[in-house]
Amino acid sequence: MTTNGAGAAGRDAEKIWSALDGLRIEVPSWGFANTGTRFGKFVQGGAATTIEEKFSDASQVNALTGASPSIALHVLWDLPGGVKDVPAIQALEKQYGVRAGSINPNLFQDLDYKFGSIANPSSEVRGRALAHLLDCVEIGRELGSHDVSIWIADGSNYPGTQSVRRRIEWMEEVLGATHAALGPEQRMLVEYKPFEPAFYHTDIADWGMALELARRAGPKAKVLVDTGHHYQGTNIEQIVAWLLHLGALGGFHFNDRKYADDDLTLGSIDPYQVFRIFHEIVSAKAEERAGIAFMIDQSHNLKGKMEAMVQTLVTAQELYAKASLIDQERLAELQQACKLVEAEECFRSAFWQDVRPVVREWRVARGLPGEPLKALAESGYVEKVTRERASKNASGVSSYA
Ligand code: AFD
Ligand code: MN
Ligand code: MN
Repeated sequence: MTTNGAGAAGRDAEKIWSALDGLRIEVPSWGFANTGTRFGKFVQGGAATTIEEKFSDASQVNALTGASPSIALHVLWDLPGGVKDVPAIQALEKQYGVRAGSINPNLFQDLDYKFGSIANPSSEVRGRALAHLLDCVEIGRELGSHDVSIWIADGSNYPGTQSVRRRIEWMEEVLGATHAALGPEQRMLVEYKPFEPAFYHTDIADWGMALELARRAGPKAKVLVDTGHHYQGTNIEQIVAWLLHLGALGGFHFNDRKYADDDLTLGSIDPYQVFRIFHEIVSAKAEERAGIAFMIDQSHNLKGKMEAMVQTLVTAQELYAKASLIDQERLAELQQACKLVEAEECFRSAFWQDVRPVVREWRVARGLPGEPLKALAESGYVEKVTRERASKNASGVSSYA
């Protein structure tokens, strides 16, 4: 079927083609590297072990999907030398045709951060966290990347051991100073997460806290919604609608979860939730949608790194294509008239549509493989990098040292 097919089918194809032409999702450098559970790493022979290998993998994913031209960087892991490593990153951008994307500070691995980073009672430790954030702002400015995407693992394990309110003040101070250092094109994204194992309180636990901290930091601070960072049953698309309404939605970290922050591949557990989130995006005004960063934040323990990343992008494209089919005008009329079942059927009939044939047509028309996962398997890329990297990835399980 081509886009000039008559009638509804043709119109649907046009909606899908234009939706996919505009869909860009950033891949995480850490999604290509060996990660694991709290108890150990299940090392994969083909996993990336250097920033160059991560760029190579990201480039391959983009060549297969046409949807991921940028890679999120984790500063300590990808730029261990800080801003001095920027020229090396720029060389990799040119070599692999993938842009450096969001800059992710690391405020959770340093031993100093045992009692918190930006919310630590020690002004010295908070100063060290701020210095790292300012380094990240400088790296972002040098690389021409827009977003410094901040996630902190701060909190306490037992009631009475910390002052929640003093920690709020300390976070406001550090985030305000970070915001003041942002360049004209830069933003800071404040990510929330309800808990870490053993936590009694998490300093940025929900969208309200992140929103208020972003608001007090300044106009270039927005909220980052990580889809895995919500309690069971949370209506995430309602949070997205509120943040869009407030002009405070900076972007997403996409993944899926069954129980908690599982970092599973997008849509593997609840594709209908992703569709409902995408509905809030596609039904927003163009100016509200502009600048919302779509990013993947997944670490694949059992699936192959490359297959999981390609599968995630393919799933995102298909669910976004489905959401683009919703007849927004008709839906608004039915909602206004409270014609409940008709409204629901108008909404979810788009979800039931099998968009894969049209998405495949779009891929071929854009010079992409019609079946990206199949093309990955046939390319021999995973086998090739596994051979090249095997020596660096001792197979089996290595415990976190
Ligand atoms: C972990 C955190 C959070 C953060 C990501 C990258 O839960 O989602 O965005 O690491 O730092 O997944
Ligand atoms: Mn995240
Ligand atoms: Mn997470």
